[in-house]
Amino acid sequence: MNNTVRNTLGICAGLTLAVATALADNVLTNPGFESDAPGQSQNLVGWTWYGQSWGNTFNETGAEARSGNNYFKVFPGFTKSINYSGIQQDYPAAPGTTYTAEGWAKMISSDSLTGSNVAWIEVSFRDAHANQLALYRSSLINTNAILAGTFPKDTWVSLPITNQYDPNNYTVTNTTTMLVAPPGTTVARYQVVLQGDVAGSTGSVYFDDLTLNLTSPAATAPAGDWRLVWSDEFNQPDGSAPDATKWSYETGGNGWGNHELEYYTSRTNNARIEAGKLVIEAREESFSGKNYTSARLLTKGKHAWTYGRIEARMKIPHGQGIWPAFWMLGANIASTSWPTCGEIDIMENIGREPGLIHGTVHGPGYSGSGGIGGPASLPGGSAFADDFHVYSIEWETNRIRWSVDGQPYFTVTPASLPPGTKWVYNQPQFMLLNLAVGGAWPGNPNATTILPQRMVVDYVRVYQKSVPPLPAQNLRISN
Ligand SMILES: [Ca+2]
Ligand SMILES: [Ca+2]
Repeated sequence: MNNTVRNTLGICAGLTLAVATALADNVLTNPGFESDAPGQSQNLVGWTWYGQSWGNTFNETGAEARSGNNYFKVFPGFTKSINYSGIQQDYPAAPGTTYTAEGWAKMISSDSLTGSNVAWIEVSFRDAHANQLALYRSSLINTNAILAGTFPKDTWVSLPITNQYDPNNYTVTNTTTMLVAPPGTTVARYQVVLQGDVAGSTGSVYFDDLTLNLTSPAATAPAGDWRLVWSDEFNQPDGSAPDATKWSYETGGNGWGNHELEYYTSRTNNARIEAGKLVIEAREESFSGKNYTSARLLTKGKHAWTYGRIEARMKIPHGQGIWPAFWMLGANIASTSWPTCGEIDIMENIGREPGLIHGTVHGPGYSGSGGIGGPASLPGGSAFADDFHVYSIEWETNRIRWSVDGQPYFTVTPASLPPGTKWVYNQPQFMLLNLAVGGAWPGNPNATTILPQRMVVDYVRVYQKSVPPLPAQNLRISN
């Protein structure tokens, strides 16, 4: 981030990365029943039915479908005892993965639920023995919902799965759009349920367009002997401030050595949690003599690391004069000052270069315009701001290697440095995330710039080697 004019020294040719796989959206197989053969059938592709062997769960074909030609129909079992009928689908899930889920349901006037019959859709997270560890359900479809007007007949009704239940006593404990797989999870089960009453009451419900969206993968260790030592998944409630045990703020509008235009604040207007992600928002507003506000978060004084794989999954903002950065500074900055403390820029992008990101180091004798770095681009010149990408470094004793979406694109070693200058990356560094507006390198916003802009960070994770590397002075370095 400390740049007046951007580097050219030591730059490698821009590397075009292999196509990044975006996270799958809906992980369900046959979510709209369009893979099923036309007509009424109990054989549903991807789904396991449960209920009455004589058949009360069907794929149906017809104009009632919400999308395509097919939908799912269920009616109760008429057993004169509480009975359950429906379909389910299991999806492998690891602890820490997060999802959103919903579906659509419809009742027709001539066959709506009566008595104490009730239907819903749910997602449960289960362990290897199928024990329920967490449970989330949609609102309930029953005669009360019909009377209250929350479930009108003869129309498709959206059923987001947002009620979290205690899986032991089936009481609602929380309302959230984010479904989190708890420790011990091996599977996520998506289920359509119709609970029939003891009176043998009648009625049926149709379902279509069911979704289970994987919104964030779990922290699975990358290849090699990396182990997760620190992370922030940003899973706090919507609208809350970032975790104060991990992050503090640098506030003010001093230009930050780069003639930046924003005033950094610690308000949730500028940094907050939304849907399991940290949002850093740059706004156009008059504030303490500046025309823009934004935020700059850092782990200084709370957490610092020497070596490791440090990565963030984020969706960067865009536009002329917009400058997001994910970077590190030596924890000894107060005593040694910059650039002797060393700076590792894991990801920087400036708005006028939507298809380029930069990884850079700055140290004594090679800082500012002399920083040593390299760029990366996406296939076909795609803009990085169009999607989430994982930006990382693997920082070892005498090597730092930058990657995007697991594809290495730039490496520095002591041999990369200008003659006579020093490798200063053997000391703890803290992490920073900020979104600058304007400055000498990106230039200032203009009429094309759209504000607010958001830097959305799904997670930050730090991995280290199982066996800590030896201090540099104990290593014999060839050459
Ligand atoms: Ca359908
Ligand atoms: Ca997250």
